[in-house]
Amino acid sequence: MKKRFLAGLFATLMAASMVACGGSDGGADTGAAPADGGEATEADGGDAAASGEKITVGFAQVGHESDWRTASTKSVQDAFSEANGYDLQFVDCDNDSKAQIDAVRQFVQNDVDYIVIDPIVSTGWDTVLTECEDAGIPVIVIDRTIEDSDKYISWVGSEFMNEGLASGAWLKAYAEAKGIDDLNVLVIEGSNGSSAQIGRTDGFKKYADEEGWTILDSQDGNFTQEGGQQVMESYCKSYAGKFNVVVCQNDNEAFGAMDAMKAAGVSYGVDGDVILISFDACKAGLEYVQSGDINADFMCYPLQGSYCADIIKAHESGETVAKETFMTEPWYVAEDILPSITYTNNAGEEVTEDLIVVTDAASQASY
Ligand code: GYE
Repeated sequence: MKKRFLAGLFATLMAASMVACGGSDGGADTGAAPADGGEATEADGGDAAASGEKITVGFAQVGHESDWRTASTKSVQDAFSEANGYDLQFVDCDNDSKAQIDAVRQFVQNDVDYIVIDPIVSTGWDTVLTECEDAGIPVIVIDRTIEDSDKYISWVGSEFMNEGLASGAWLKAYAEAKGIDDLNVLVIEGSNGSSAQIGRTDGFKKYADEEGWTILDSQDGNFTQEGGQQVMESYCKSYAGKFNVVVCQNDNEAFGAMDAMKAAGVSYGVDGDVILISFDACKAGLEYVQSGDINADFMCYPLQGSYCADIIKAHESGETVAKETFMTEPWYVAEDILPSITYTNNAGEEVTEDLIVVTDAASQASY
């Protein structure tokens, strides 16, 4: 707890006086108390604020596997630019969990003010997060979730189980509308052990189990185009003529799967023999929905950098920081058959989601 040195009351008074003096936008340089216990920290605006120092942020990014990831990296880099008053230490962990833990430890060594983590896998975090806590460095988690520790101030991301449920709810309604009653599904999963893979797999499986669909196979495509292509090539050999649904857990896998199906002479999409489902709804993904190659694409929203900066600003100025912030994630389809779908989400709420038929405007507006 080396950074903690101001009592809460003093910190609050400091914050008040700095606001009264017109002390800048949003608290990045106020002397306020953090939300988590009434004490201010050097990092939270004490010395740094007084001397106009930049706030240092270490970001341990998953890697560079997909369009989603590229957009995520840019979003965080834009939010934590020098012009915005930050000094960002960025580490691309190349999908290596050990490298990611090492990166976090290095940030602790570097004595950064905040650590942002997009956890490659959802477990194995408590020890290193305890080290961050002991060093007095607040941690913010973005995108994927951490299941075995709560030693972070806030998480911003997606409800992956709902994304999986969305794909199942849509497939059920679509198959009914088209009169298809025998569904034989191949799944290309995202990186094994990531919360995105777990939620999307479990959510879809819930519908498959309830509806009696056959999941012929479900293998890891590592969220990459290459991975999607390789898995699909092997599926085309092993399950030739036996499948009519392919679920890719992100758009890049779907791009690879389309190449593999094309090469194997398998037709897909609106006019094809195989219903193709994807996640992310990045710009290129939505263009394929628009052209009818992908039947449905469930948005996963990656632009979380500004949310992260807002969390830091709020924490700096002593406001209560929400423990969880969920992204809004529309559902996109190729055909104008069903206007909306009502389903029960992971929180047990009955929700009606519009199905958005992709237009130029929709695809160009995406990331
Ligand atoms: O869907 C995929 C990326 O964690 C939600 O990771 C993210 C996933 C995203 O590689 O494209």
